[in-house]
Amino acid sequence: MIPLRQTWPDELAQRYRERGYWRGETFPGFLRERAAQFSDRVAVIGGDGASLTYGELLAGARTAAAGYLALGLKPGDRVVVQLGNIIEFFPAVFGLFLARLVPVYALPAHRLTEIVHFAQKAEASAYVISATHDGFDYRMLAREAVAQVPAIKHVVVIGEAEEFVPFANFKANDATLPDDPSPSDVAFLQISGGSTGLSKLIPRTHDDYIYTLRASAEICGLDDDSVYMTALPVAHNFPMSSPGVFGALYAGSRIVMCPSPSPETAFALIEREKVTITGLVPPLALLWMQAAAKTTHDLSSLKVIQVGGAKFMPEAARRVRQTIGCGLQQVFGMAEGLVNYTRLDDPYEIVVETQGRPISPDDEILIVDDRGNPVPDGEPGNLLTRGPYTIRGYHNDDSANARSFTEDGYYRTGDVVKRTPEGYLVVQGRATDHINRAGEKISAEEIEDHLLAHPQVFDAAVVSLPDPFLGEKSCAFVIAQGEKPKAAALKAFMRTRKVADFKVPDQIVFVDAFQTTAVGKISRKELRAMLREQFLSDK
Ligand code: J2J
Repeated sequence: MIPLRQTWPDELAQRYRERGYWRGETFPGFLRERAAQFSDRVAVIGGDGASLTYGELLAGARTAAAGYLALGLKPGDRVVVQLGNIIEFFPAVFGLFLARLVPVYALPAHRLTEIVHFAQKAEASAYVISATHDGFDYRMLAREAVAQVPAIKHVVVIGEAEEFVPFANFKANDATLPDDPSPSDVAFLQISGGSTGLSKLIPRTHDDYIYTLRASAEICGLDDDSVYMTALPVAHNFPMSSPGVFGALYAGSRIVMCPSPSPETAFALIEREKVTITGLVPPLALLWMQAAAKTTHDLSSLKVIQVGGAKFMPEAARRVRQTIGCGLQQVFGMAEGLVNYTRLDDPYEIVVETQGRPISPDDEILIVDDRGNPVPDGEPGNLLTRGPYTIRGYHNDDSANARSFTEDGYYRTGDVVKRTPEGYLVVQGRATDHINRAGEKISAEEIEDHLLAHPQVFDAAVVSLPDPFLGEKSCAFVIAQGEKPKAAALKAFMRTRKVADFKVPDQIVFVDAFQTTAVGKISRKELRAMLREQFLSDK
């Protein structure tokens, strides 16, 4: 197996420890501490009202850990986890941590193509799923995944397991659990937004991630009276860590697992559980603001709504206070590390106009032109960053590492930003060709590749188009080969490719040819930009 590692240069690692960012904490360690402090307090409650106290969560995680090890899994093995917003997420994942197994977080929307990719890249030997979620049967997906990746030896199912291993049957036993990991060990693999090709795997260490949890919880004002609700899929880095469910656990808060982000479901839970903080992507924030005007639910417990994952337009940001009646916090983060927040006591103009400033005084921010030279403050440029919780490399992906990191260890975010005199970042756009569809990142390349597999497609270029609700939608420009296929048929074809549904192009436009320059050849990037401009100016 390719070893998991994430390392920073020695002198920086030393500095991060000296400054108290890395405190030698680990996931098993902090869970045990909270369970000792808050044993009988509710840690997490589900949409159906089922709950776990901190003590029960630790006990459940120990049972799960014993169960995983009894299957024959060995410390260091990787396990793809694909669960919805259910309370079992916590014993299932903390069980992995206690057994020193390494979760790989997939999202509920992922389908065979993505799961096979994660399992192969991570060399996973197990897969943890819910039996069904949101009308989809994950056991069917598991059957196909195991057929393609026989290295997946165990499928553990929360709910009716059929031929697989029922999570509920795990028994506590006397087997001793392994020693705690080292804080510099990789705790899990998070997945990237996938700006080129399929998502990459992001190894995060206990020390670096727990620093973001602790700092985020403080910045977001979480304490043991807070109630944090996740309406976004819990495995996404934003609701996981900014401050997310893990930041909430770190702070001893209560977590509410909202099974759907629809205003009807979410508002009822906010009222029932007296939720104080939650995080949304911009299109959901728009939906909630609209629904709040008509709701009979009491939302007065909400102190702050965080919005991030994609650009929240200032005009929309200005409406949060009068519609929902709570504060706003903008969050601009990435699973690779860097997270920026507007602060709760920031002047209103900063909160609505900017995407915040970094968590750490040691987050290094460079804003550079295309040749790598710093631009003057206030000018837009490419954002590069390194710091105490930004990775230095992806797992098992040399070519992505060569592309995505500078020689001196800066991560090329692909985002174009400018910095205000106060040090806040304003996202202007991005340099890479992915589509940010309501916070879901879609790689143009990946979709083009699927479309090219269709016999009636000669060539395809996928671009983002502005959309008033989603922010961006995907549009595929297609040159047909022989008889022109129907747009609906191409969309149906994309679904047969077994990819997450959000990757199916929203719009398909047939063109006779792609323009080429005098030299006869242009880059895909230029081609996409030209098609997009042409299309928008023709409208
Ligand atoms: C504009 N673009 C944004 C914002 C992310 C917290 C919050 C979000 C993520 C996330 C995260 C944006 N305005 N407010 O991991 O911990 C775009 C940028 C960025 C990319 C990262 C977190 N917030 N983005 O969205 O890894 O393009 O993480 O580089 O999914 O989302 O995507 P992802």
